[in-house]
This record gives sequence, structure tokens and C-alpha cells, in this order.
Amino acid sequence: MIRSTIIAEVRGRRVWDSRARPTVEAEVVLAGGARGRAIAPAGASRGAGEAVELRDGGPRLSGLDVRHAVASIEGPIRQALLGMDAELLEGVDRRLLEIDGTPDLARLGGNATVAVSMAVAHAAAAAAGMPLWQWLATLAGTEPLLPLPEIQIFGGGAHAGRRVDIQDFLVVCPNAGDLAEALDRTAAVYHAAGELLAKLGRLYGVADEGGFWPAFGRNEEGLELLVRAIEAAGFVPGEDVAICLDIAASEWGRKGRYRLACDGRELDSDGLAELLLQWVARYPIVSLEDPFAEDDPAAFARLRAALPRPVQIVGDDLLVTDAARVQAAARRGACTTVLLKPNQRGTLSGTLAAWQAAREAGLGGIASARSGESEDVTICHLAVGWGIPQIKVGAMARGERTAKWNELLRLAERRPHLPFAGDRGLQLRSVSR
Ligand code: 2PG
Ligand code: MG
Repeated sequence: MIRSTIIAEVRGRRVWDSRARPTVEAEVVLAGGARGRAIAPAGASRGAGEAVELRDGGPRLSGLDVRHAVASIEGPIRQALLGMDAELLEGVDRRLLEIDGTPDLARLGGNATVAVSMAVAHAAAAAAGMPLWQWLATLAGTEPLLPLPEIQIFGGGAHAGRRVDIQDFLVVCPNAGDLAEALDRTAAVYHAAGELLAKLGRLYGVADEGGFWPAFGRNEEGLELLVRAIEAAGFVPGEDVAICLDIAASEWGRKGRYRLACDGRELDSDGLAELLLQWVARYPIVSLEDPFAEDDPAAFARLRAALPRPVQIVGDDLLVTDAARVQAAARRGACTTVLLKPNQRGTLSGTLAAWQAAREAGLGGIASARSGESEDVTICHLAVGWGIPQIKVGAMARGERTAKWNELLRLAERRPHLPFAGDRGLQLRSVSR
């Protein structure tokens, strides 16, 4: 008799993301009738080492259509996966890499493979009668955990017409007792920030991830206003609500030159480090993501050594969810924490390998959505199931963002309770184990 978890059908579908761009959905049906479905997200500020997001090119939809990626699913991927066991996710992911044959999934498209990899996991979990997080935890032997949320208040950089250079001004609630409390506090700060911006006549609307799209005259205004918003909402900055920045410096820096258009100045690596150290001294910043460009890893390590107090240093474009890069960054002391984005690697197994490498090196982790998103909530289940202690999925506005926060609230209802990471989720130092 045929096993109920054997892959019996694989389909691709062209659907839409939150930036009105086409993206790829995969649907997998198993022999026993269980189904799984997942949608690939899309980044705007992308690291050079990411898996290739296959776009059609040509005149249609500014070249951004995904008909070729959908065809990858319906053609070679379907053919290769039919008859494989969905329970053996690593084998499925390995097969995807083999049939692609390139180091960066350029032939099939990382958008096609990540959607398929996630859909296979959803189908296997459904066949096992488990929520996805639980199935993933069982497979990986990890301890489930509810992550500490990092939530966007202002959007900038490539997500807001480059009106301000810093890409994400986020908050985290280190001493919140649970996820619901962290979200309650953040919502109050979000509203206070919106009112302040409106009063100052500096509010354009919301950016790609739901944070306010501000008209700041200087980057530092974002920090000043964020502290005012935290206070206006009745919280103690740094204690109840602290600040995280995604500098996303690869977007405006290369070869050690950084052009801060909003401030009208250009800095070298040391100048940018000095500016960031000033901000750390003046504001309750607990986390800096991609403080320098991806071609400037030595500057990450120098900044870490110069910090007057522990601050989490997160690698996104620098590490692109790649286990080997995580190990190298840990060796040179560049980061305390790895950002984990499944579509940067193209498979769930590759994403898990990056997280395992981080843990072995004593680094922390943040599960992250992309700026182009959908109603897909797989990222929440990865974070919870693999025990990734932090998560960032944008702001508390826009449906593709609330889909994730609301899914986490549902997971928080489980009895017995899943432990909440709280401030232990922040990895302020790297610990060699
Ligand atoms: C990032 C992400 C999410 P994008 O840089 O961390 O905020 O943005 O998906 O555009 O890379
Ligand atoms: Mg980033």
C-alpha cells in the first residue's frame, strides 16, 4: 500500500503580494489526501548572496512577473517530487537543490523552491494531524518558544521611497510579561507616533511594512520622535519599550563609503560607526541590524568592540541565512544575531541549517518576514517550532502583517503554555559555547 505521506500532486499558482506584485504559491497534495499551501515573500533590500528570485523580465509588469517560477513548479519540480515522502523534508529540499544545479537556485528560482519547501512541510504536518510548528519541532528536535516581537513604527529606505535612509525604526518590549502585552504596548506607541507625526505635518501614510512613512529632515529625527512617542504612550524608554534599528546600510553604502542622503553627508566606515555610537549613547537602542554594508564585515566587528554597552548586532544582508556565512561571522565577531529569512536560502532545511549554525556559535536569531508579503503565516510557525527567540514581520498595520501577529496570538493560547522568550530573546552579546 502506498504511504499516505507520499507526494501525489504539486501545483504552482501565480498570486499577488502586498506591493501589488505577482508572486508564487505552491500547493502540495499527499497520497492520503493531506494538503499544504504556501506563498513566497519578496524582499526590496536584498543581500547579494540571496537565492535568486526568478522574475520573467521583459515588458510585462516591469519585468516582475513570475510565470517562469510557476512553470518551474509545474514542470521540473513536480516531476522530481512526485513519489517522494513529504515527511523527509531534508530529502525533498536536497532534491530541489540537485535539480536546480546552480549554487543560488537561479534556474528554478528561490521563490519557486521556498514556496514548495514550505508547502511540503504544511502537507506533512497536516498528514500528521499537527500544527506546523509542532511538526517542525518534532522533526528538528528543537524546543518550541514564543518569540519576542520586534515591531516597526517608522518605515524608511527602500520601503518608503528613500525619504529617510534608515530602513526600519522598530520597538521591542523587553520586560513585557507575554506576547499580548508586548503587542498592546506597541500599539499604544504606534498610535502616539502617528499623532506626533500628523501634528508636525510629517506624515505621508504607511510604508511597505505598515510603519508610518515619515517626512523626516534628518535620520536622527526618527529616534527623537520615537522616544517622544514611547513617553507619550506612558512608557519608560529603554525599560518598557526599547528601540531597534535596521540600518540596511548596503542600500546606500559600498566599499566603505556611506551616503546618508537625508542628512546630506557622506561618511566612511569609521564615521558611520561614530554616528551609531552617538545614537547608542543618546537613545535606548538595543539592536542594530546591518549597521554597515555587506561588503564591510570588518566594520561590524570594530563597532561591536567599541560599543559602550551590550547592543545586539544583527546580520541580514551580511549573512543571507547561510550557515557558512553565519560561522564565518561568528569567528570574526561581526554579529551577535542572525536574521533568518527562508526565501534568502530557498529551502526550509537551508534556513534551519543557518539557525543551527547560529546556535552552535552562540549567536541569537530573529525569524523575519520580507517587505513584500502575503497572508502566509509560515514564518510564525518556523519561529515557534524551531525556538527562534525573536520575530520581526513589520508593523501592526496592513493585513499581511496582522496575519502574522494574530497567528502568534493564536499559538500563545495553546495549553500548556509555550514559554515566552521575553528579554532573554535579545542576544546582546555573543556567547561562545
Ligand atoms: C529587512 C527586510 C524586512 P526586505 O531588510 O530586514 O524588513 O526588508 O524584505 O526588503 O529585505
Ligand atoms: Mg534587514
